[in-house]
Amino acid sequence: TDDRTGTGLALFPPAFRWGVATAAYQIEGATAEDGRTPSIWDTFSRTPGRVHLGQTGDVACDHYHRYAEDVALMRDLGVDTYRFSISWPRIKPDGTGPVNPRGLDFYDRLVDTLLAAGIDPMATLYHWDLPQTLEDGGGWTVRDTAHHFAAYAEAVYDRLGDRIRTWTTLNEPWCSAFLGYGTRDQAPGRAEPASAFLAAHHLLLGHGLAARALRAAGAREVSVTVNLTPVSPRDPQDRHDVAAARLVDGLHNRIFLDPIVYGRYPADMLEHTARFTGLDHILDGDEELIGAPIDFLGVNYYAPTHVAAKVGTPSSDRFPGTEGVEHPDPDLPVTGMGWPVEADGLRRLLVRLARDYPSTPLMITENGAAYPDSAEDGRVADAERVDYLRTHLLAAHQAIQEGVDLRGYLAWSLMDNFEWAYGYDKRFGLVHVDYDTQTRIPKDSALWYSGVIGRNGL
Ligand code: PNW
Repeated sequence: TDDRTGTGLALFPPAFRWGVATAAYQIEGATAEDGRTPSIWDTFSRTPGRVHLGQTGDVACDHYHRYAEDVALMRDLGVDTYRFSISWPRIKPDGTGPVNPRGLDFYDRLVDTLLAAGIDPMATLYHWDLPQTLEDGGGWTVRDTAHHFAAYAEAVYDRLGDRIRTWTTLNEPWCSAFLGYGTRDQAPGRAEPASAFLAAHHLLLGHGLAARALRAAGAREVSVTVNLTPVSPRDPQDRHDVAAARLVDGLHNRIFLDPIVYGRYPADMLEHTARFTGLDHILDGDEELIGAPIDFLGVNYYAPTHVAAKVGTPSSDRFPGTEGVEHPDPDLPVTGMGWPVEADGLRRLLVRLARDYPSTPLMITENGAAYPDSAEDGRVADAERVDYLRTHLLAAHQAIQEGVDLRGYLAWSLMDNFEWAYGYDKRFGLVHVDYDTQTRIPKDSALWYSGVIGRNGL
């Protein structure tokens, strides 16, 4: 086929974007500098028992001070795109109200440094660091937060819109809503299923309002990133297993995808939501707002999901209302997170998205794996990560061959960083970070990935 040269290379389309991703709280540190106020992650990480060894993002990778060195690492990798996030409490210390110019100055410097290195900056406006003052007023369970988010998005655009082409409103609203408000796994650490559904709606509304505001202000590319997983029934012939898979697919994927792409919640998900919250929080016109046009959908993929029906199984906290659904061990190899590895899950997911949401171009905005790497004599031999990336890139390539409009691939992550509730224990980076010295060492996977980028294929 066209993509294969005589050398047997799986080549990607000529305009395919190659990059790496990070998030503000995971790398920046400097949590009390230049007028930044606490976010829900500062509060959460200081709450005993929430984060591994009580670790926090106070210093993290010290990227706030070392961003120039980090941009140089990216230039050496050869990436054309860098996905980073902007810290809301740096920009609006009260969550709402006046902007803090010193907070914007940091991203101004970062963006100029990226552009000078020939790297396209792609900004995510919300990667989980809600200003604590807004959480004190109810956080994402209240409607006002969506409006505050849109106002914050506009303020960032005012300052950086002349240089940032690609904007992403939210990162992974499923995690914010269900892990933040439903299970206590993430900030703000509430375990209230009803709140999780309220949060999901207000996050989506915030996305729609912000997308509309960005577009009106002149943004060239607007997107949102969701974490998706293909959900497979243990026995595709068993109608109970199939129904279980459809429910979990609804709660993980469709409850976000349908309103974003079509401006309409799936009927079964409205019914499911109503069991917890009623539907009074969904006002006339909300779904249409959520369906604001996007230029592409960001997809974060890490692992597949396998489910089966089993009478008497209690609901999992992550998917409220899934009594009778079990999550059998899929018997696959796992990463350092314990997450199953199945590259074909990525192909299946992309093909399904192209089938069910055909007019929406896709970009993989995160994919990667944590393994317990260590540096020896200036080298990090991370063969497992290379294998993970290689098999997933081949799966993405296969999906393109099957007709999927996939625009790019961004590896998670540029460097080891604060892995949320796991602290610094889990290493997802292409670049190793020594947290005592802040020394960065590109791992074998970084060298391998830069070869892939250079050849536009593997
Ligand atoms: C994503 N889950 O988080 C985030 O966008 C990143 O900030 C994070 O570092 C990366 O993936 C690796 O974890 C997720 O439990 C966290 O299903 C948890 C889940 C999914 C994604």
